[in-house]
Amino acid sequence: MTGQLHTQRLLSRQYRRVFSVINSQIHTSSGLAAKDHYKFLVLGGGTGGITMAARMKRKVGAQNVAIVEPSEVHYYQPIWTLVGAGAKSVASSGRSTASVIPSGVTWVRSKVAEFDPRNNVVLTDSGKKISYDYLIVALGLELHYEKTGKRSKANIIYNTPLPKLFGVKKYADALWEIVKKRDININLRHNLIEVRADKQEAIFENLDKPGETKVYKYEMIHVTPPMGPPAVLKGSSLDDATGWLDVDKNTLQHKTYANVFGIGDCTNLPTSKTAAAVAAQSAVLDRTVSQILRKKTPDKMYDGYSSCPLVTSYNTAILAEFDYDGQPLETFPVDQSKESRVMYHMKADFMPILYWHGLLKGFWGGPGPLRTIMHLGMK
Ligand code: UQ1
Repeated sequence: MTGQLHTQRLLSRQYRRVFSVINSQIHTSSGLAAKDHYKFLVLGGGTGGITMAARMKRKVGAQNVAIVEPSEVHYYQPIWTLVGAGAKSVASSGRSTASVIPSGVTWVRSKVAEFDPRNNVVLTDSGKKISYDYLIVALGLELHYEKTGKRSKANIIYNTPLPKLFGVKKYADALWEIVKKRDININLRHNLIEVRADKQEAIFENLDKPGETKVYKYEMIHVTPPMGPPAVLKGSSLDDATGWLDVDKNTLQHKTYANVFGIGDCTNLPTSKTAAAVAAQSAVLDRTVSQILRKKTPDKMYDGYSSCPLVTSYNTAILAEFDYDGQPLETFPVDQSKESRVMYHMKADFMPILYWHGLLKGFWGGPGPLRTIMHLGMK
């Protein structure tokens, strides 16, 4: 159940934007010309609300039915158990609300603010009064994570084989402050070697004392698996001794084959592998390839730029940006190691747009030029 609720929260945040785009493309204008009185007023566009609106439409005609629902997305929640298990995609669980509102039924895109049943009126948060002959309340339920009193009893443990909480000291220091405040237990140099799922036990080896193991009982465990190069690269004529594509760390040209280039996770570029790193690499590689085509020497150098928005709550994030030397390389003229709401929105709302419409279209080559402007040419 908890996993399901958690998924719900993630989904509604993550997919609201995508579906609102779909929605704006297909929604008819029925909601725009909303009257003030309906024979049937349905509150809520979830399963109950939509179902009843469809039935009432059959009874009294679509023009006599309205649904009050603020959400742009309607989720088929029963599938979320499978989404959580990885058997279904999250996208498959949502449809735009517009597409599930029975055709001709008015969609009032607002939240219910107040009931006035004596006068047969409902008030919306936009200040609209809607009167009715019959009211069908199908408002669902709310999730109250903050009321359960469970957090103080939960022991949250973060075990990592790394010797640090984060590779770049500036951001590691900021994260240490946060984990102290949140009462999260960190164990460095702890390497997961076994999970006994039947007993809900995870076995970690202390990397500073090889052979010494400790059993951690868990109720929920999240495991990040080890990662490696694609099998096709490993042992091929293009890899290095560790199996990754062997490229020059500045020009991204293959070290042996001058007509081979690399970008992204498969390379042996010694930086953190992120989409932001790919963005910066793409601009460099673009230039490298142009130079090679002109029979010139590559002249644009990749500095190892990578970036990692560290989400610290549902409305804050720390935007870590750094280079090959682990030195902060921040785009904005503020201290990015501070938790920030703006950075959260950048991660949650702006980055997907930049990704789909900028990076994937070949227009976004990382924030280098923006950084220069922001720092008045000083960085
Ligand atoms: C970025 O360029 C990028 O790729 C599009 C990301 O991945 C989705 C990021 O998370 C970040 C932070 C960047 C860097 C962009 C700016 C504006 C700092």
